[in-house]
Amino acid sequence: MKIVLATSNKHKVQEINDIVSGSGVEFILPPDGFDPVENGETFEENSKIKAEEAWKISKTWTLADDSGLCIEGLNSRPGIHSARYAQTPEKRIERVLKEMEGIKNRKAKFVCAMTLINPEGNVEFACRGICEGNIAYTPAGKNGFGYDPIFLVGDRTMAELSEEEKNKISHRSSALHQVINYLSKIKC
Ligand code: ITT
Repeated sequence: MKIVLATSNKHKVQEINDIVSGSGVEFILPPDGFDPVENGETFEENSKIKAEEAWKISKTWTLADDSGLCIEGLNSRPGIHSARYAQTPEKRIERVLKEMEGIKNRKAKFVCAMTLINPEGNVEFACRGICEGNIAYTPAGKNGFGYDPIFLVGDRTMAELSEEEKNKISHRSSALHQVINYLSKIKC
């Protein structure tokens, strides 16, 4: 079964297909013209906006992932603004580390909200996955993307984990397993 993944982040498509490999589900990029206005106030709202936008141009099963980093000591920032916190991934990390200066509570979590839309255009399933960790004092590691180099799980950053290791514990894989489980129950 092919499902349109409502994203323009190619890394996400690859990560998600790695997680579901062997399940019989394959995610593909949306057709040209996918340009959602992510103006929701929660991960859930933005994920629904993206899934509906992808459905409008594909009229088939679509899944959206809206994700981000919530840091306790920064009142949950960058949160839904994670992708736009600064112009480049390096600058976003720099900004977070600067804002964390002098803050002892380094607790943080990656959040991923997913919305699955059926070919009729209705929300079929929605869920959330979480991965808890801490913000490092300096970036480390070259794998993954986004904030992975400063997100510590145990004594390594997410960017120091192999893809396989990240996919076992990530917010995205937790949400995705709920989606795959749902699809296997309705056997479509
Ligand atoms: P789409 O909206 O097109 O899916 P995006 O990258 O903008 O692509 P999001 O709106 O979901 O995706 O924003 C998520 C941002 O949060 C993303 O750009 C990263 O900076 C960060 N993020 C999400 N998941 C992450 C992960 O697994 N590792 C590191 N950073 C992550």
